[in-house]
Amino acid sequence: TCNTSASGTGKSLFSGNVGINTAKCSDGTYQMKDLTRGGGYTTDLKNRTSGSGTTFADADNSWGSNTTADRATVGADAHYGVAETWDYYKNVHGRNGIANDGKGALSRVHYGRNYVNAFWSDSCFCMTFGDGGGSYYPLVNIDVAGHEMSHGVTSRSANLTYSGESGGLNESTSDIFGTMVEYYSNNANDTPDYMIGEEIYVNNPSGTAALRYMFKPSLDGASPDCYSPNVGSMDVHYSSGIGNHFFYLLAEGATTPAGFNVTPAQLVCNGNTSAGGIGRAAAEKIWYLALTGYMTSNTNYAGARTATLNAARDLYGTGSAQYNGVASAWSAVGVN
Ligand code: ASN
Ligand code: ZN
Ligand code: CA
Repeated sequence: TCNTSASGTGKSLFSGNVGINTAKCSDGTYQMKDLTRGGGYTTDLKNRTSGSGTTFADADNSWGSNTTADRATVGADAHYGVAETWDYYKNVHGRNGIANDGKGALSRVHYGRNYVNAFWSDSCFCMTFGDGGGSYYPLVNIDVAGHEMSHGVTSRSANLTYSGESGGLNESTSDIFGTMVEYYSNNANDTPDYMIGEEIYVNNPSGTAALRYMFKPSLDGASPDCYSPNVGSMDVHYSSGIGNHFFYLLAEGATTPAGFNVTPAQLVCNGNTSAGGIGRAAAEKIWYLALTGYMTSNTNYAGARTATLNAARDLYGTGSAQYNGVASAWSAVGVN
């Protein structure tokens, strides 16, 4: 049995050497199981694509070697990212785990071969992370871990249907909270930003390569910056651009991130460069309350505007700067 909480060291790929919570077993060895966060545990799928995998085990409670040569390295990244995400939900939103029931989830790493993706599954209540390959590192960095775990939170709250506009909102929710976890974790190895997955690029000298760009979604070559009715027929990872763009403007206003040559006017759809700008702390609370209190499985972008206005009203009052910021940020992405 492994039921004594222990503090180990994760020699991660992306986050340096980090503290991770593990379990000490009666034979003196350790397992990568977090007894301080509902027993969430991390396993090695050993390149298989099914099953629960083998829980990482170790003799000295020091995990990985900061390189992928050691299979436990990316296990440490995932275990750490999930712990940071757990703490983010607990400390910022008062949510106790994915289902708000205190129960940790399974995280599986080393899924398949050359798999350049990661995903949440409702059926196993688990996260799965691929190893990347070629130009991509393993997909276990902090915003990806936060993204996938947040799919679990969405599933256990608004349960936004994963297609059409509600699917875009589902994806947005994961990008929003993945990014807020990146800010929350405040790791010295990862300057936070509003890009998704920037760390998985082997070649990223300018730091501007990413899977998605919340401040200007079209930089990915496929996502829309501004709402139109056809966003509902796009892949949910593109229609998410509207919600991501709204959230960026809400939190930061029309400010250009370092390293990009985009004018404030190019960051909005309606010329209003003073839209939003209420700060991350208020923006994340508004989105969370909208998700858990107002959105339902078929909420669309018009419904998301109403849900976030309701949340801003509850939290800050009608006519508050935060309430007005929600209204102006939605209008600035074309959701009126
Ligand atoms: N990484 C993707 C996501 O979490 C996997 C998918 O397409 N569902 O959105
Ligand atoms: Zn997703
Ligand atoms: Ca990021």
